[in-house]
Order: sequence, then structure tokens, then C-alpha cells
Amino acid sequence: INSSKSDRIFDWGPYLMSSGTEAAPVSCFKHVAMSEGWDNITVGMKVEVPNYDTDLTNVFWIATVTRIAGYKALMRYEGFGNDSSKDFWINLCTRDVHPVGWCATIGKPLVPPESIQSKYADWKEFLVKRLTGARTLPNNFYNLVLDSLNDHKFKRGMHVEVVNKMCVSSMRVATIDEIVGGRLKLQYEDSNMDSEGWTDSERYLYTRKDESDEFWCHVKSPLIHPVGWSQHVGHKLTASAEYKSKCFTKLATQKYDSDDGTPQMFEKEKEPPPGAKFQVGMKLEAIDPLNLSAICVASVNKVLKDNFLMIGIDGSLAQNGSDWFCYHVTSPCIFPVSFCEVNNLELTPPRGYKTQFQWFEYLKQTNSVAAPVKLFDKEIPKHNFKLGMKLEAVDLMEPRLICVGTVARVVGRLLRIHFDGWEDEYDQWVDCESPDLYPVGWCEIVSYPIEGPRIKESPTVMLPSSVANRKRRGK
Ligand code: MLZ
Repeated sequence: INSSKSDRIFDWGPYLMSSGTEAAPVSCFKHVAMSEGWDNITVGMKVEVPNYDTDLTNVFWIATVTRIAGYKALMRYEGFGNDSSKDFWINLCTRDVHPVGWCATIGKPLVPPESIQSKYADWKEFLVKRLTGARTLPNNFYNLVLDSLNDHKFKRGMHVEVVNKMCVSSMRVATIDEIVGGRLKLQYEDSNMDSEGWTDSERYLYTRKDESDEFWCHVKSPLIHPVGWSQHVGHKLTASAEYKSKCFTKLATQKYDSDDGTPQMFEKEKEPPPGAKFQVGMKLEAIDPLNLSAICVASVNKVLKDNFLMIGIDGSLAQNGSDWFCYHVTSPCIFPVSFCEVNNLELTPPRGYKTQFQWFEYLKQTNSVAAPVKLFDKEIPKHNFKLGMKLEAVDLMEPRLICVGTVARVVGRLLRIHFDGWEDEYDQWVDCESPDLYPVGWCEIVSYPIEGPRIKESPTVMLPSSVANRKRRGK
């Protein structure tokens, strides 16, 4: 089924050119490196870059930014005038790109490209003329990039509490195994196993780590919390008795171990509107955490401390609330009744609902009330995402994967992300401030593999059953 996966390394430049599309600007993504101030990087700016149009190695020349797409820029070497034949794409946040003046400072000669070498007799004079008044990058640009990639307090080996991807109604303890550009690779801890007294082969068998024990999320993800959080707010936690009892002490004394993820490392949740509160049984609309392409009829099933809610999708087949999901009351992923209707979106009715779904009827039938509109956070931040913009997006159903995506819909602050080459069933609704969205070129900066668009090699590649399986799958 996956034979459609292309092994070729994906290259944004040609893809944007051939599809005639735009990339979402870096400034759209508040959580990423260099987001602030990126708008100062503009077409016309000049930088020193490797000269690829020469037999010499490791020499540089000056080039002008002619187009910007995320972190990437289409460059033209100085001296080419209107000739685009040697234009090339470069990632502005890589160590190969330097402000004008860098070569001179370190005593490196600037070498003109071979194809135009004979065009001017005096290259020095040409450059002086061309560079007067030109804008360039700040001096320490690449160091700024590195610093802003590590702008968080998380360290490898630290423990955090994270949603159990196999049963989203419970939390588990995990250790940070790797950090890539603010994304954490988490290894779930064994919750119930006390491996003392085991033979080596038993320990190998039962504590062996594989892909199913790992989870990826950004440091700003709403899915991770400090040590002790679950017990503090009253969320179900699958962890050893020892961990739980230690947490009680930590919460009471506010004294944490050095490898604990502590509340100070996490972003504070927003303050909810003052006054009335969500109550158990209230109905609302919510993004289905197990099928992010659907906005569903949902209920408040439990109210936790600190304004967290356990939300259930109405009509779900999951037994004993195993798919209840924790959303903060200010979450941009929960909506008042009729949100879909008002915004002309498809609302997924409860499974097995026979007649045409009408909220009014449904509330009557279930003898329930709609959560009042005033309980929801209504802020719509100014964002510049536009229909058709390209970006790099985490496939939240398999968060190890960062894929080529397109903004397929914009509804206030809500974005529908389509994964290029994949059926619409794979689309995901996410908030415009989601830390799982990245600008074009982000994976390249942090050396993380990007999933290029799926290329269909034959019409039989995508079996209908695999699309069906994908729906509401819990991983
Ligand atoms: N093989 C898996 C991965 C799909 C990844 C899609 N990413 C947009 C599947 O088919 O479900």
C-alpha cells in the first residue's frame, strides 16, 4: 500500500515553481525560529553565498533575493542582470549564507561565476556600485537562528506527562529522548512494570523500546504537562504507584527532581472569560481528536481542575470513555453549538444518527443544553494564512511525520490542512497558532526528513480499506 511513497528527496523550490504556489511567510508561525523580525527579510536583499558556477570549491559570490518562500529564497548571482538561467534556491537559515562583508572580514576572495566572468573588466568597481545602499542580513544571523531554535527549557532525559496515544483519555509518563528544533521525541515509561528480579531476556522482551513507545510533539504542545499535572487537575494517569505517590509529595512541597518537567517550563493556559463555567452534560462541537478532519457533536463529560474538560464525541463506540479527550476551556478546538452551521462547515452527527441532524431536535431528544456561547474563547488572532499557501505540517495521527501541506480552508482562526497527494480524509483541522505547523524549509534547517507529497504511481495504490482504517484510528 505504501509503495506509492517516493524515495526521492523532496525539494521545495521546483515544487513551488511548477505548482505556481506561495508559501506561508515565516512570520505566520509564532513558535518558530526567526519568526519575529522575519518580515525585515525582503526581496532585493543581498547576501554572500557559495558560488556553484565555478570549478573552484568553497568560494563565495554575492547574490540577491528575488523571491521568498518560508525560510527559502530564490537567488540570483550579482552580474546576471535579467538572466535567470543560473538562479537557485537556498535556505536563508543555513550556515552557508552570510551577510555582505563576511568574505572581506575573514579575508576570503569573492569569485565571480564562470558564465559571466568576462562580462566586466573591473568586478570590484561593479560590486561597489551594486552594493552601495543594498540591504543585507544582520551580522550574527546564523547564530541568531541557532539560539532561537533552542529557545526553551527542556533537556534530554527530563520527564513529562503526555497523552497516551493508545488511549487518549489517559496520560502517561515519558522521558525526553531527543529534541529537534523544539520538537520532543518522547519515550513512554513503563507504567506498571517493576522489572526487579527479571531475567535478562525477560527484561529485554518487556522493556524493549520500539516505535510504538515513542511520541513526538512540540514543546508548546497542549498534549504535554509537567510532572504531577494529571493528579493535580484530576486527569486519569497510567503510571506506577511509586510515581503517583512521589507526585503527591512534589505537588504539596513544590519541590521537584532535577529531571522533572516543572510548571515553569510550560506555557500558561489562557484565562477563560469570567463568570459562568462549563458543566457536565453540556453539548458543543469539537474537533475529533482521533479523526482531525471531522468536527463532531460532543459533550462535556467531566470538568477537571484549572479549567480543563474531558470531552467525548457523541455516539462514539469506544468503551468506558477511552476516547474522552482533555481540552482546556480556552482551546481553539472546541466550538459552541451551531459553529459549523454558521461557518458553512460539515458537522459530523453522532454515529448511527438516523435522521437529518438538527441541534434543536437533538438537544430535546437528549434532554441536554448547549454550552453557552459566552463560555468559549472568541479571540481570533490576526494571522496571515491564506488559502492555497504551502507549509510543513505534522501529521498528528503519526506525529513523527512532517509533511508537505496546503492551507485548504481558513475559518476565522481555524485552518484546514491538506496533505499534498493524500485523500481529503487525511486533512486535519488545526488552529492558526498550532505549534505543529512550520514554514517551508523548516525541516531542512533542523535536518529532519520531510515527507514529500505522495506520488500516485498507479490508480490501484490506495486501497479503499486503508482509507477506511485511517478514520478514527487511535494512533
Ligand atoms: N501509512 C500510513 C501513513 C500515512 C501518512 C500520511 N501523512 C499525510 C497510512 O496510510 O495511514
